[in-house]
Amino acid sequence: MRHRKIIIAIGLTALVGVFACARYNGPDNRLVLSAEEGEQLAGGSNNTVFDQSTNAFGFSAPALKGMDELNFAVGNSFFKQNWVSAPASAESRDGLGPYFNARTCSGCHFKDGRGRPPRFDGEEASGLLLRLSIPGVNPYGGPRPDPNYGDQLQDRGIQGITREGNYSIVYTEIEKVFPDGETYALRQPEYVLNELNYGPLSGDVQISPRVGQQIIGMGLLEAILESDILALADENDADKDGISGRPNRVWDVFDQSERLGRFGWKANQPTVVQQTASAFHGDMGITSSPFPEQNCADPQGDCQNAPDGGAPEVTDESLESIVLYVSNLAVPARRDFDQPEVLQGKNIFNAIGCAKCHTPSFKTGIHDRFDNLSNQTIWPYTDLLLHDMGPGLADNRPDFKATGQEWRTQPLWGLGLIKSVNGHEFLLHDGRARNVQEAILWHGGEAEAVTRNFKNLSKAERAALLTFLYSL
Ligand code: HEC
Ligand code: HEC
Ligand SMILES: [Ca+2]
Ligand SMILES: [Ca+2]
Ligand SMILES: [Ca+2]
Repeated sequence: MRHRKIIIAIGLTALVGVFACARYNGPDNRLVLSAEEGEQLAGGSNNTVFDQSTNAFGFSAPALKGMDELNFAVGNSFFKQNWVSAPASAESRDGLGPYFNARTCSGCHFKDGRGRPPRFDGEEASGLLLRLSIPGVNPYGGPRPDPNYGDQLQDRGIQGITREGNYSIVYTEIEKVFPDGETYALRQPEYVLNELNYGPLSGDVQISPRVGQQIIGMGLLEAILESDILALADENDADKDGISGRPNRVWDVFDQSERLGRFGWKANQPTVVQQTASAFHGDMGITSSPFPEQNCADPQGDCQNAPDGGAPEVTDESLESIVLYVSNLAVPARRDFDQPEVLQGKNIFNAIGCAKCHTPSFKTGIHDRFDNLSNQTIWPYTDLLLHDMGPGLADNRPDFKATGQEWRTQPLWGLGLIKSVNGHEFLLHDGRARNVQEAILWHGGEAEAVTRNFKNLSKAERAALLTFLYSL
């Protein structure tokens, strides 16, 4: 493997102060920039694919072999095929609804990638959903459901069942200026619920809009040692850098115990299997052995009386194949990782403080089901911790230990390929950012000082940082 050291002069005089942690090379304002061993292998030696096409997120880990490789194909078909309402001749795929948001997993994770806000009111399955709750916690420390609508608004219903309701999004455009005079705009969304068919929402209902993420490398994130994640937490900001980072603790329905949360925008799910089973339940109305009840709120009689597709509707065997699939989707390799501008951008990423939350690399521990995920040096760019991102991004809806202003640091692997795969780059938890730069500019709260550093970069430095981010 090539290990290059490149020296590039960049005029950073104005920034020397904030570049405190850069490897600053002497008095002549030069930074030593080098590619690190294996950093292009984002998913480690076993689980990285070299593809940047529209299918880049859809490959199996190259090291997956034998029966597991065959089962990956089975899981793939369950992920992509439409579920249908019961009773149906396709017994292994019936039980959709009565209420649902999408008919397939891939309806929201199109090509295993990123969802987006709907383009027009009522656009089917774009990948955005609204979580609902009322103040307080349920018996497991999680969100308390709305009495009439439960914990999620399902905007579709099967034949003969009225959907719960619908929503529209109103964006307000905010014009801003960088210190160097360049202008930018951000759009602030507001959600208006309408056509509520099952009575009023609770007066103090809390609404959290979320899009589905690219689901590459999920098993690798699961294999990161809990102790390595907890070591990054700095709950009371002991080192006084303005950045804390807290673990979420969520309810594991399998173990019936509290566990570290890793998945979802608020690290609100502990494992791939629970994330998958709750997606079936909440997003598609499909029961499973961990979630055996139909997803109907108490007053929703039409939902309760609808025919089911078996008990449970997705068998343990099918669930397992989808979990295998999701766990083993490979991570695409970095592009241009050793190009000078990318290395310059990487240095800026580290120097201005992005890496304080977007932790570049981990070595996984032992994955107890899939050997190929164990002992891998991976580059996910997340600490999997919660950070207060300020009022601008707040949903004001707590989720287990996460407050209404906290979000999990989103992994940045695959970031530069979302556009090729999904044809858009709507980013952040609700897709409000229209590109990478807007996503950065929304960072507030703990990231406030880092965002200020970003704004104070020269135009060329900002461009280098973006070039680095698009190489992920
Ligand atoms: C209606 C849209 C929708 C459907 C259908 C859907 N998802 Fe998701 N998915 C989401 C959203 C939104 C999130 C983020 C959830 C959160 O923050 O609570 C998510 C998160 C995930 C994650 C975690 C990603 C991460 O980075 O932490 C996985 C894994 C996942 N979904 C798998 C699935 C599987 C498997 C299915 C089918 C059984 C499925 N999803 C169906 C919208 C959807
Ligand atoms: C205090 C922790 C923190 C710091 C510092 C931070 N981020 Fe983030 N980043 C987050 C969190 C949390 C999210 C998810 C926020 C949301 O979706 O509302 C995020 C989201 C993003 C996203 C959108 C990802 C996606 O897939 O939607 C990008 C891009 C990003 N960060 C880049 C950066 C860059 C570049 C920097 C440095 C200028 C930076 N971040 C600094 C915590 C941080
Ligand atoms: Ca059902
Ligand atoms: Ca509901
Ligand atoms: Ca700190």
